[in-house]
Amino acid sequence: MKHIGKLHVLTDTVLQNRFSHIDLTRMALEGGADTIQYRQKVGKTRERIETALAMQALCSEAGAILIVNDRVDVAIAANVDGVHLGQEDFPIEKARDLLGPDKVIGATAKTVVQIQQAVSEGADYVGFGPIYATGSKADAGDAKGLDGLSAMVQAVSVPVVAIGGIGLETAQDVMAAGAFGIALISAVCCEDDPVAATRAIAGSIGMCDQIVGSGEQV
Ligand code: TZP
Ligand code: MG
Repeated sequence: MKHIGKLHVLTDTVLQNRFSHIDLTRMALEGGADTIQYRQKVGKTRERIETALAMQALCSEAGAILIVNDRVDVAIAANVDGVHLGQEDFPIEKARDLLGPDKVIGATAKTVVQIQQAVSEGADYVGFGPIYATGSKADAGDAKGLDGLSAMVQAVSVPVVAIGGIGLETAQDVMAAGAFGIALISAVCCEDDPVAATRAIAGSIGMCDQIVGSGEQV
């Protein structure tokens, strides 16, 4: 049975270098994240596979999901739970063929048409944003705001995971606007204490340690 999580922490070693992807995975899981996304834009493929294997082991132990950003080859080699693909990444249809029906595929989409297309090609959820201004992705585009998010959620039937500039102060508002879940980079990775930061945000959207890994079924 496929699960889509509500609190996605995207690991990042560019905005900060105190913690590795594996450190961040451990800390986010301890804080109550139910989904970790391994987001690494550069580096050696072999090292990525090793890192993904270690991250998947941690996620499986915690009952959480590991998603690999961009790299279907790494996802297959490490047999992780899923991938997240943007509009210019590996085509979703081909990813679905290679990954099979049971893996999770998330797709970044900015319009209803893109979302419908992604779903028809096999995406299980869509990432939508940026909701607020973000310094974590140079080409993220204009902030869509809570109104943009609500309009998108109403127009589609697939789970929408909101991203971009979301933190402790805004997580609840984003969920109230209809997001199925939220995805975060800096609000966890760049905080002094990523465990506490994750825990506070998880609490603010009504998650607690006991429900880690019990994401909604779709
Ligand atoms: N896609 C849209 S905005 C964004 C991505 C990957 C960056 C989110 O980072 P932050 O730090 O949570 O704003
Ligand atoms: Mg991508």
